[in-house]
Order: sequence, then C-alpha cells, then structure tokens
Amino acid sequence: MVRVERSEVAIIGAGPAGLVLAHLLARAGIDCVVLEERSRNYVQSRVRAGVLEHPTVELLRQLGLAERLDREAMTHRGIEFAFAGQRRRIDLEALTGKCISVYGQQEVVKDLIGSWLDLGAVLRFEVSDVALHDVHREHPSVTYRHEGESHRLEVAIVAGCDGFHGVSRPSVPAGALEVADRVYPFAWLGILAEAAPTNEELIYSSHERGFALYSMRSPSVTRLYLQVPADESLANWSEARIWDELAIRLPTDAGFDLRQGPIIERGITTMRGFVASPMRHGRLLLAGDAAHIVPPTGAKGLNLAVADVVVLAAAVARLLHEHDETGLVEYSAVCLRRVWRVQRFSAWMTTMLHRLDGEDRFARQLQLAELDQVTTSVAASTALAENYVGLPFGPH
Ligand code: FAS
Ligand code: PHB
Repeated sequence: MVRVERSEVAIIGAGPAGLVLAHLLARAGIDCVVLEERSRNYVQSRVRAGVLEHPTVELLRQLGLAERLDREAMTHRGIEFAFAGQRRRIDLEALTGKCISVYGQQEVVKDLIGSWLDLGAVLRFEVSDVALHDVHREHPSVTYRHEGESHRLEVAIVAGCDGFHGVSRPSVPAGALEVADRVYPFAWLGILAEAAPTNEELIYSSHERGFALYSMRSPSVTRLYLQVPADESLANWSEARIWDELAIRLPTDAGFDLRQGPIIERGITTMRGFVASPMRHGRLLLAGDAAHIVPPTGAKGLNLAVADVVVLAAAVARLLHEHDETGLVEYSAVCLRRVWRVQRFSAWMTTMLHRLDGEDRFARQLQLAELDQVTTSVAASTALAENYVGLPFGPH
C-alpha cells in the first residue's frame, strides 16, 4: 500500500540549501515537504563549513533565523595571509564595509531544523529509496520509504538539494547535463581542536612545504587545515605530526602562537571544482552541492548553496502565485553566473596558496608576487575582499 501525499514543493535534502529554501518558501506561503536520508543527529553533528558571508547572515536575520548566530558567532573584520616569513592583513570591513561571521555549518543546520520543526512543518528524517518521477511534466512526484511505509509525494516542483552524492542530479537523463570538473592533486586534512584561538582572525598561510589554514569555531575551539596529497590517509598523521607540521607552516616565527589541544574531530576533504549545467530540468531544480562543488579555499560552498535557493524560491513563487514560468526559465542562467564567479575566486585562491609537486622556482615566485600584490595594492585587495565577504544575491 502506498500512502499518497500532496504538497507544492518536495525538497530533497536537509542541508543548508534545503533548509534555507524551506524557510524562504514558507515565508512566501508555499507548502513544502523536506526529505532527509540521514538522522537528525547525524546532519546536526556533521562538521563542514565555518565561514558565513555577509549576504548569508543578512538573509538568516531577515528570516528570523539568526538569534543564536548573533549571540554566538564570531564577527571577523579582516583575514590574514602569511608567506615568505611575514603576515599581512586584509581589512575586509575597511575595503567593503562588510564582515564575515565564523559559525559552524552544523550550528546553522541545527538552528534551521529547530525553527522548521517549531513551525510544525514537515521534515522527514531517515527516508530511503528516494526516487524522482515525471520531472518533465507539470506534476512530478517523489516516491520514498519512511518508517516502514511507502509514500508518493505529488508536487509541482522538486528541489534537488541533496548534495554531491544525492539522487537528484543522477535523475537527470544522461546527456542532458554538461559537466565541468577539476580535481586538484591535493586535499585538506582538517582538525577541530579543543584549544582557545590565539589569533582573532583566520590566517591563510602559503609555506614552501604547503598550505595551512588557521580558523576557529568558538572561544574554545580552533579549526585547522593542512594541505596533503590527494590520496593521503589519515592513518599517516599522528597528533604529534599534525601539530608539528602546523607549527612549521603557520607563521609561528612571526609572532603567531599555535596553541595545541585535544583533537576532537579530523577528516580529509578532497579539493574539487565541479559544475553541472543546466541546473533546471523541467520541474526539477538543482541547488547547492547537488549542482556544484567549490574547493573550500574561498569558504564558499555553503554560501553558494544559499545564493542558489534565494533565486530558486523567487522562481517558484512566481510560478505558483503568478503562473509565470519566467523564473524557472531564467533560474539556471542566473545561478550559473554567480556559480562561475565563485568558482573563479575559489580556483584563484586555491592556485595562489597551494604548492604543486615539482613546481619550479619561477612558479613559486609568481605565487609570492601574487600574494605581495593582493596584500599591498588597494585595488587587488578590494577585489579579494569583495569576493570574500560575498557577492550580492540575485541577478547582478
Ligand atoms: P549538503 O551536502 O550539505 O546537504 C545535502 C543533504 O542531502 C545532506 O543532509 C544529505 O544527507 C541529504 N541527502 C543526500 N542524498 C539524499 C537522498 N537520496 N534523499 C534524501 N536526502 C539526501 N564549504 C565551505 O564553505 N567551507 C568548508 O570548510 C567546507 N568544508 C567541507 C568539508 C566536507 C567534508 C564537505 C563534504 C564539504 C565541505 N564544504 C565546505 C562544502 C559544504 O559546506 C557544502 O558546500 C554545503 O554543505 C552545501 O550545502 P547543500 O547543498 O545543502 O548540501
Ligand atoms: C573553516 O573554518 O572551516 C574554513 C574557513 C575558511 C575557509 C575554509 C574553511 O576558506
């Protein structure tokens, strides 16, 4: 027996894209159901991004979802670059009038899930066998299993917010998607440490031995990353080796104090730039990591997912309230313009800061010249700052 349900929008995935979209649609009076394959505990504890752009924070505030963020997030007015034995700061606020907020992705997800459930809205965890049907017709549907029952959810729109390994993108007929893909020959080994931050802002460090990033999550937890080979295994990195390498690559000779502490989480993140286009297929709209991946160097992944769903929600509201498909038709092009500007910035930051095996002296000098230029020229540092704090939402 299949339980048939009806709504206006099926949102596949309860990550930042799906959860922000749900709130945007609810604010527009549009009925939606969120389907998530993992448990609530799992999605709320998954450690990922840490930097929220200015437009992302402003949107969460407009949606009334930033109360805890405004209490607990760390506001950063600048970022530092370390290279060739020196530290240089880029004053984001002076150059753009905007700041970034450091607040873990899992905290955003926790706040959004709590708000969604407090609204009494539908979010089903631990669903399985999710499948999309008739996305090229006006009445697509999603079948899935939940708590031992089979369901068919009949909707007007399916929002594929199910991340890079989700079911939505593969539901697009072969040949209908164009993929642009760049896999970098290195990865990031990331740790969370119970150690109070000793620097107020992030430090991006380009060292002869490789890139390192000093970040944080709270007044008692630091977040650190090391560039490692793409196929590196965590087993090769003892706590001692991690701290030793961080002490070498971070500017400890230039007054930075690396405080150690128990490592409470560790993982290796691949470095990849990926874009699948178009992002719309009939009544299926892809958003966030379901459509694109950026290397985390620019701190963009989560923020780009939010930017997509701002466009998606407006397109769906125009369709359902005005019976006007213009937003759907323009959805992919509007999102992809920003996606590629963010891919460019993320690729540029990645290339500028990471070392490639076998890289010759000339290439290293070009990197150092780029870092010197971007931390001394007002024009160059303004361009970096504008991208780092976040490009405005919507069509530019
Ligand atoms: P998400 O992947 O966050 O969410 C998709 C959701 O869909 C998940 O909850 C998943 O369980 C669910 N799902 C998948 N398949 C499903 C199905 N068949 N049915 C139902 N639900 C399904 N970005 C940064 O900016 N900075 C970082 O430092 C950073 N670090 C990262 C580290 C790691 C290990 C990873 C994987 C990503 C990192 N990212 C980082 C990028 C990350 O933050 C993403 O950009 C962000 O999560 C994108 O959000 P969503 O598009 O919502 O996708
Ligand atoms: C993080 O704190 O997780 C972080 C910060 C900046 C980045 C990437 C990740 O560019």
